[in-house]
Amino acid sequence: MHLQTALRKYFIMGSQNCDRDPKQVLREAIQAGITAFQYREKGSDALSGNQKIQLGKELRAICRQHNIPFFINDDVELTEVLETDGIHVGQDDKDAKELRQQFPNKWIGLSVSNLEELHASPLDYVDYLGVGPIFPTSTKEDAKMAVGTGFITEIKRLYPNMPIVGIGGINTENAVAVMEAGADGVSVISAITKAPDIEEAIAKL
Ligand code: TZP
Ligand code: MG
Repeated sequence: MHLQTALRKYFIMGSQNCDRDPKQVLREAIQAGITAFQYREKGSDALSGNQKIQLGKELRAICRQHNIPFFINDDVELTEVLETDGIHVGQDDKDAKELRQQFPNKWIGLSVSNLEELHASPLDYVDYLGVGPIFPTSTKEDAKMAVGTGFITEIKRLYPNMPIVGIGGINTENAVAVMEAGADGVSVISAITKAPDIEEAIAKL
């Protein structure tokens, strides 16, 4: 699958985001039309060790079955164990240049929250940027300041060929503004995991 196509409706989730079986949430999200998935087991309630690996294997298998690109958040070991399509890292995680040497054929995504980070980032070694938080969010415990959709437009002006996905506080109401600002897609957690109707939510994103 082409990366820009994969980014359009990019679902991020870990067990800590689900009130029910994460496998079932992922299956429903795939049925409803997500275009990529990122396994992000993070925060105080997150699984670790063998439990994280086990759930990762199960979610990876579901994505493989349905040809949905599978990314892992910030975990080099699981990138290999799960044979992921890509890895997403933050500014404080493993350096993208080193990741590129280790994984020449995987998609590498990098989070960018402001211009300072953008200019300090090894953009030559990444395949896409996760830009945000666009809007305020309570899903990420240590989220930085919301930047608004204008930051997407600014990055596209500076780097027209860099694929961008917006993240943070994106929902069925405001997703259109993120796309209109120039993003290739929206990445969401709670807009799907907390949706009363997953099918309706994903249709509107
Ligand atoms: N990175 C920046 S904001 C965020 C992450 C992982 C959380 C996004 O969650 P939600 O529920 O879509 O706001
Ligand atoms: Mg990180």
